[in-house]
Amino acid sequence: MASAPGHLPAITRRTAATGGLAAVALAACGGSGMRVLLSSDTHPAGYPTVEAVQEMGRLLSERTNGRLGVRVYAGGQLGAERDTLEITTFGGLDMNRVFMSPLNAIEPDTTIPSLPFLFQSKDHMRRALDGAPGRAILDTLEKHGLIGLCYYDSGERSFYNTRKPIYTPDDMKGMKIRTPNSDLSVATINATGANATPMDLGEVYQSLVQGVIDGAENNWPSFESGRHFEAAPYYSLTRHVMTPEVLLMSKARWDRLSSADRDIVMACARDSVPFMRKLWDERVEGARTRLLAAGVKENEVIDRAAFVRLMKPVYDQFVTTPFQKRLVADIEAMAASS
Ligand code: GTR
Repeated sequence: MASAPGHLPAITRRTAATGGLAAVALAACGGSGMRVLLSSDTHPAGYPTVEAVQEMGRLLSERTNGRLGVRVYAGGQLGAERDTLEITTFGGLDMNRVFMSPLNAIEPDTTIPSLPFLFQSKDHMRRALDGAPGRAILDTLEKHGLIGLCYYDSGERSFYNTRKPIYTPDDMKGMKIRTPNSDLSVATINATGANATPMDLGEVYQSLVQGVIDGAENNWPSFESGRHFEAAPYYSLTRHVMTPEVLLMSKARWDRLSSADRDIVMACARDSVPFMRKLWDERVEGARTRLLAAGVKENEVIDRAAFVRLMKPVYDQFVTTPFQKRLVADIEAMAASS
């Protein structure tokens, strides 16, 4: 895999095995004797996910009297999410903050929080992920060599494109829309009538500029930080999905921690969540305000229910096992107090 100019070379299983990780690993043994856990993030420094993992590391070093800490490699320096995930599963990286979608290929049960129109509100999403359904989904990752530490917010995703406002599913017809690399995301976008084009986030800006795709879908902060709005100024509020972010630890690393340290790591991750959510809410508001001022054209869709109706086959395809059906039912039942 090619690395972007000015970035560290992406780590592959091969380079990791042949010592390509040596420089990074060296950096992991801080001179002070602190054991530094290395973590990857596709987002740039200052993005709420990056800040949250740094906060988690601050708490960790405070609560272990400096024995353990975290260093975040931000901005996709270590590679795209699906590549760094593979490295994390075999222990080449200690921690990783990824979007939930790239996990779908590893564990089908992780598709559940990405089902379209599942969460009725931000509070509903937070309640379900903080509660038993969220924990049950994270626990499915252990058999794949990953420990799910916590979820972070990624907000509502809506469509943006280079051509026109989207009001109804008819407007989606013929549009080439980038999706994250996940069969569920592809099926969701295709069900709207558009043509899904899966690709890594880092390729979206160029693809919009060159007309390889007509649009994509994401939250306001990613729409801003990837500068996608420069090429695709029409942002249409479908709010079709609230896929979360997740913070993972390699099980290989986790197994080498004492049980007391595991409890501390888990508690620090949990305690970084309210910190992240506060930054996130501010960032969503800030990004939206800045982008509207920069000329982005936002619109409400006319018939959101029409989009919802089109998703029935997506549920039929992806919610198949008794476990998945129970998760969906439990999550839907938690919408009541939204
Ligand atoms: C963002 C998310 C990223 C990334 C991305 C995507 O909102 O924070 O981790 O995976 O979406 O669309 O690929």
